[in-house]
Amino acid sequence: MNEIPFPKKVRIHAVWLSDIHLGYKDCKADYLLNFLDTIDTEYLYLVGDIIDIWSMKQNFHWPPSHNQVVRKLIKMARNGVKMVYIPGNHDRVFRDYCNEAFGAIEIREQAVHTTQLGKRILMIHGDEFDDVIRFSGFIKFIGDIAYDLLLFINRWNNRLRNQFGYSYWSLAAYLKERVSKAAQAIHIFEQAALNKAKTEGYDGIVCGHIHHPNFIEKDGIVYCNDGDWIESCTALVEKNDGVLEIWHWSDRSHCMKRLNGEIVEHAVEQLDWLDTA
Ligand SMILES: [Mn+2]
Repeated sequence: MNEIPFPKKVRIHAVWLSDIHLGYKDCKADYLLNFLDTIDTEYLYLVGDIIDIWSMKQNFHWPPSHNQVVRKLIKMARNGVKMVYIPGNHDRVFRDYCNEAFGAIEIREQAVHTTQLGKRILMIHGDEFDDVIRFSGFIKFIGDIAYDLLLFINRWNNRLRNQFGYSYWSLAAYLKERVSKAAQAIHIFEQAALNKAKTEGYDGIVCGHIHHPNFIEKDGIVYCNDGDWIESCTALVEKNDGVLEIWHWSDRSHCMKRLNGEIVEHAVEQLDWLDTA
């Protein structure tokens, strides 16, 4: 951890986490543990790809910090945090247990959260939109692995470009095409999610899956993506006043919230609403 721990406990209404990928080597479990120690929440939604069963089948990796995350979540649920686990594609084996409970943690294929402002928000992992993307003509890949790879290339391309500049990168042309496809895939995903929320009569939708934290508001319907804990280290939170924000825990100067219809960046430390528990 490069940053000092957050100094206080923050009381919030709800938290959404997804794409933690416990069992995968790049999971940022230390940041997540710090985040979980900081929050005091009524609801915690796990929106899929929490445990990366896929990755563990290839290469078993389970360091103490990953175990600590599981223990911490179980403890929170036992202490009264209302917790729902919506399995994703990397932990789809748990879909066999939908509508059952692991201790105090409920397993659901999808769930609905009502915010403090009375908004009904549908929650799904989002891999059901892979077909929409695949059949859209932009992506010829087949299977989740190729799709994950595409998004991975997108993220690393940005990182390498920031570090070395455009000219250094000899695969620029190849990646440029891939990146534009990734951007299109993200856009299609977001529109499909908004469309689903609208068609099914919800005020909003929360997804994970694409490791791309974002807020969109279209025709009065909100799309939120809570990001991931491999690179972004982001959580979606609902404050006690019903406002939704995305917190970047590895870079707390770049949090996102909606303000007067615009998405603005802000630093989490500078918020005046922080309520010490
Ligand atoms: Mn996924």
